[in-house]
Amino acid sequence: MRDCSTLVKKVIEGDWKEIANLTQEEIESGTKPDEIILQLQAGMEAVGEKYSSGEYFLPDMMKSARCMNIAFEVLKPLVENSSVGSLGKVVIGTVKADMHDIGKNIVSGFLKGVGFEVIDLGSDVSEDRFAEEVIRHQPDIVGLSSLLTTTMHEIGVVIKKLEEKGLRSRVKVIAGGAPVTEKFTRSMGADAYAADGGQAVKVCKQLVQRS
Ligand code: B12
Repeated sequence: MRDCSTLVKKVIEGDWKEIANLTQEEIESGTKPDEIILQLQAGMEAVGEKYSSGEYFLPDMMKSARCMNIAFEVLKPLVENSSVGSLGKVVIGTVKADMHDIGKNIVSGFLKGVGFEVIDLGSDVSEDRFAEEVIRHQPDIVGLSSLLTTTMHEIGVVIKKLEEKGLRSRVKVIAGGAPVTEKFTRSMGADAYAADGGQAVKVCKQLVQRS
């Protein structure tokens, strides 16, 4: 894997001015978009660690988030370039009380890129809204993102709501996000877990083949 360290360093520092150009340079030098994203994701983990240790404060995390968004805007056309909706439909969102949406946006982009139709509900999405949108769109898959240990349990809350409304057997549920693990996902009653956009594509393809 080619090293995108200059770009990653700027993202960690929250220095947004050169991000678009540096991302473009990485693409032009032949680094694959998914490799760039994985390295940026590791950079954002470093930002999180700096926040945990007290070196960074909320505005620092916000600056890095802005950088990440700028980089993804440049990468998005390369990721989302495929036939719409041929593989199936995915309703995706970040769970209630959780505003983190960068990872969810990336997963949406990857899924669109291979041909899923993606209905992105945004962040801070309640279990009732997920159920309503499943009724409205009749998706094959529901994708749930959670980035906070305080919101992870919402994955189970959404699944319970789908059960209550008689919708659970109609959809497969996949979940992810930094604190979420395969084991936790299963314990919440989800069908699958994926650690990043690339894995999400593989797993979602398997889920639609099985259904
Ligand atoms: C950027 C960031 C923010 C930004 C978010 C901006 C935005 N629009 O998303 C801002 C500054 C707003 C923010 C706010 C807060 N944050 Co914050 N944040 C982060 C940070 C640094 C990076 C997250 C990120 O974007 N990563 C990059 C993306 C690409 O990676 P990702 O999200 O993990 O997504 C990938 C995978 O997880 C997976 N995936 C993600 N979703 C899904 C969904 C599905 C279906 C699938 C299959 C896969 C999948 O695929 C993605 C792509 O590869 C993390 C640190 C970390 N380790 O994640 C802290 C972190 C999550 N935040 C944290 C905290 C504490 C907060 C605040 C509570 C701070 C505060 N005091 O207000 C608030 C909470 C606000 C709220 N209610 O949601 C803590 C959480 C700790 C905990 N125990 O839960 C972390 C871990 C930092 C830390 N180490 O302390 N944050």
